[in-house]
Amino acid sequence: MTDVAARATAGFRSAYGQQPAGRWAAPGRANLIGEHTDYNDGFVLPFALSLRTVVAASPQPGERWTAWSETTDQPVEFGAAEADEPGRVTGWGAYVAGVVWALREAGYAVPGARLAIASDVPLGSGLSSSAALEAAVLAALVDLGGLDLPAERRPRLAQRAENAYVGAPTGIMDQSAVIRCREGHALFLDCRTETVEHIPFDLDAAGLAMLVVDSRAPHRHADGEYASRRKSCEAAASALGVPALRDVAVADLDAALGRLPDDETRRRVRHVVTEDQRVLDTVALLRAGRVRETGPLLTASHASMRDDFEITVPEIDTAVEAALAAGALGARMTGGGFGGCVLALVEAASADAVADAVTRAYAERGFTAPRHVTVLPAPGATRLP
Ligand code: GAF
Repeated sequence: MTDVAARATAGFRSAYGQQPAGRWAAPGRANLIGEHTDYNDGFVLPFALSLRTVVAASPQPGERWTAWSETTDQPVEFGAAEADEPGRVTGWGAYVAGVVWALREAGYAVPGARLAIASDVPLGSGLSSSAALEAAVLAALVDLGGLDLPAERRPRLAQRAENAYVGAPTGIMDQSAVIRCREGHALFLDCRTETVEHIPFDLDAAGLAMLVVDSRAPHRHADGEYASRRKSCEAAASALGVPALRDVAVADLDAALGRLPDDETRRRVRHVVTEDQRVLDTVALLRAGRVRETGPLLTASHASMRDDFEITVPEIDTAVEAALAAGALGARMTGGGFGGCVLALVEAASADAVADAVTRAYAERGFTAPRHVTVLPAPGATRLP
């Protein structure tokens, strides 16, 4: 397939009969560790992928926005009235309108624009295709309008687009990752303060590879289950009298669990509190250059998501088990759950063997064949030359 930037440019020319004024790219992301901790004010450690969404764009007069996407080939058009009322634009166009809405709500004079979107980030695979779209559109509108919006303030704005306009109650991780990540690094983000540290994550130097297995499991009730996990975490924090579960120290976990009313809530809390600690432990190992030793933390994170947070599905668990049995140093689901992708940390020389083992395990269980790719930490959103 042609390069994604070339496809966005070609799409722009055929949709609007002119050259775009510029092109902006934002990547998908994988989360190394720290799942469902972001909306609990905790810690996450994502990295950006080289799979990207590219928006080719030009200004257009008035408060009109037109967006074409290679996925549907159906332009979406809206004006200020639709942008100012969350929910008026639906489908993929809601992510574009949501960004316009969030910028206008924050007081920015958003320029009218024509946009053409192409993407290599698979949709619905848990690699943040929605945050990539939001971040690329945001970068385009900020530059076209000469708006003063520094990178560190962009994730919150893109998250507002998703929460309030699209209506998905997600945390701050994905937008932060796709905007703030650096090549060769994972992004250690404190989701309460939004402070970041770029942690060197040099797989090549360690002789390692990161295999991403797309389980291709259909997302089952993902939206409702995500919202219900978030609600039970918030209810637990309020039962414990803390602002968020981030405020429960791992040393106080047993005492906290003893004050909770039911087993399900206790397991949800145990996941979040131990997961925050696993992020801190992973960061400590990476800072010390001990990349290989992070494997068991990844696997422990998976067990916690499977048994305590209950957000995995059989295809995902099968991929993790088969990868570990074939020699992966660690493996876990990445992203919100109920399908999506698995990360397997492997010796570079055994990446193919691990991928083959997962494919065989899927065939034995009659699952749709998985897809896989090895990835390296890539840069966040940027304007293309
Ligand atoms: C999804 C959400 F968008 C993130 O905010 C985060 O909660 C993640 O699921 C789970 O860690 O990607």
